[in-house]
Order: sequence, then C-alpha cells, then structure tokens
Amino acid sequence: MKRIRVIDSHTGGEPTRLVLDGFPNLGQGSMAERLAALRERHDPWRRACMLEPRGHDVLVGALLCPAESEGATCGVIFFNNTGYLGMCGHGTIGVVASLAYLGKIQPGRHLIDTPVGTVEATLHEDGDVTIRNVPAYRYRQDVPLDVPGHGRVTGDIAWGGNWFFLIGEHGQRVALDNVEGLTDYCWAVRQELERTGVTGEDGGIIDHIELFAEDPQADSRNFVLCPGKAYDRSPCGTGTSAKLGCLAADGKLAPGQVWRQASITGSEFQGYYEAEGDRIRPYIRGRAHISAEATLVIDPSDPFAWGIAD
Ligand code: PYC
Repeated sequence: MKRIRVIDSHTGGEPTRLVLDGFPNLGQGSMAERLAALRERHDPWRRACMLEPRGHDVLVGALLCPAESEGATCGVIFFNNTGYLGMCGHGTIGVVASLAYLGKIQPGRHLIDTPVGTVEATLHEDGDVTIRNVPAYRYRQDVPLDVPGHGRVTGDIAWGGNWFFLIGEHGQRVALDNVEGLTDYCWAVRQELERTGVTGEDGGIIDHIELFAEDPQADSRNFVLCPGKAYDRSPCGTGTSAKLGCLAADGKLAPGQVWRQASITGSEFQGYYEAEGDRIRPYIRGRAHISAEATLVIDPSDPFAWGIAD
C-alpha cells in the first residue's frame, strides 16, 4: 500500500488538496525542473490524487515541496485533473490556510516558490490571506474570434500566472443556474483559440476563459472555465490578477484602489495592484476553510488505483 497525506480546503468554494507527503522525491532543482520531473516521470501520482475515484474534476492539487529560494517557507506545484498550473491564487490561499491549521506557520508574511516565480502570502490575524502574485499584464486587446455556433467574440488576452481570454460582451447569463450554457460557450471559445493558433506570449496556451457580468454587491461577477472544463467556484486568483492587468491598461483602476471580484457562486476576492514597469503587481485577498485531513491509500490490487483515465 502507498499512502499520501493530504489536507483539503476550499477557498470561496473552490477546493484545494495539499499533498503533504507520499509523493516521489523530485530532487533539488528549480521549481520548474521539479514540475518537469513530476510531469515526465511521476504523473500517475497526480492522477491518483486528482482523478476519480479519489478526486474529481473541480479539485486543484498542491504538492508541498522544500523551498527553492533563500528565505522561502516552501515550494508548491499546482495541478488538476488534466495537468499542471503555473500558479493558482485560490490554491495558494488554501495552502497558507492549511499550513496555519497544521501549526506550521503563524500570521505574517511568507514566501512561496512556484514554477512561475516566487509569490508572497500574508496570513492575517483574522484568517484571511493576501497573496502578492507574480506580475500580470494584458498582452493583446480586443482580439476577434469567430466561434462556431456563437459568432464573433472579442476578448483580451492577459497573464495573471496563467493565460486568460477575458470577455466582457458575450450575451450569456452569468448565473449558477446557467453553468451548462456558460461551460459550452467557454469551451467553444477555448477550442477556437486552439484551432486558430491564438496564444499568449511565446506561444503560451490560453487555457482559462473568463466572462464578466455585473454584480449587485461587487464591482463585477465572473465565470472562469479552467483547463479541465470545470468552472472555478471562487473568483479565481490568477483570473482576478489578469483582470486587474486589463483594468490598469485601460486606466479604469488606479494603483491601490480595491476591486471586489465576485464569483458565480457568490464568493468574493478583493484585489488591488501596484504599478511595476509595464506590468502590474496584483494583490488578492481571500479566505480558505479546512474541509478534511486524510490519508489517501493506493492499493496495488485496485484496478483504479491510479485513477479512472479518459
Ligand atoms: O485561483 O488562480 C486560481 C485558479 C486557477 C485555477 C483554479 N483556480
């Protein structure tokens, strides 16, 4: 039997499974090299934790690693049902809440190494977490796309730790009872981006689609379709960072001004930014709650020990 110790949490409804131990040793390389080692040599471990029967499509995994950089608390590699994420905002908030729950960290500032850079997370006395994300920016504005079944769609391409296609004018009703329609729409956009070779900078795959609508309480409500075709139950930390990049580029939000981003489930992140050259430094504040402490067991005689693959 192999055993994997995990802490489950959710951030504004979006789950994170922090893997504490049980995975193979990925060596002492950079976080990007460790991610490559996990992907190329040990991917079944991701699948065992993320796919059914132990996991599900909405779950994001976070593998706790020794820190790479001087002074960092730890390193983290994020993944989901289909592969790997550069950064994950809700996941980082979940990791910090989980480490605090275990008594491994105290309120204050903590550096966390990820494959796309080091982020800073502040655990507040009230349990909220603010992440200082990697720099965000809008790469292209008003990109036209002819989406089969939906006609002309125009969106911005922005980086917030992952690549996003952000759409303001979509004609969709952004409400929980329309998740199926929203998913179909975003998936059609995603497929058309891929088919026509529209990418982020340096060919980065745009694997998150984000729609915006008005919200009675917050500045905006979003719907974010993640790479594995599940929607984000939280307002998406990297998606909110990408949005801040676009608002800054449009001159619609001043540095330090708070942006309240609601999700489709009604949860909320607060974001603001600092100017940083031609990019912005996003700050995202949210809250995670612990939902389980568990040991996953991999039984070699179980035909689905390493997950049910497509
Ligand atoms: O919060 O950045 C985020 C995120 C990415 C995918 C799911 N959540």
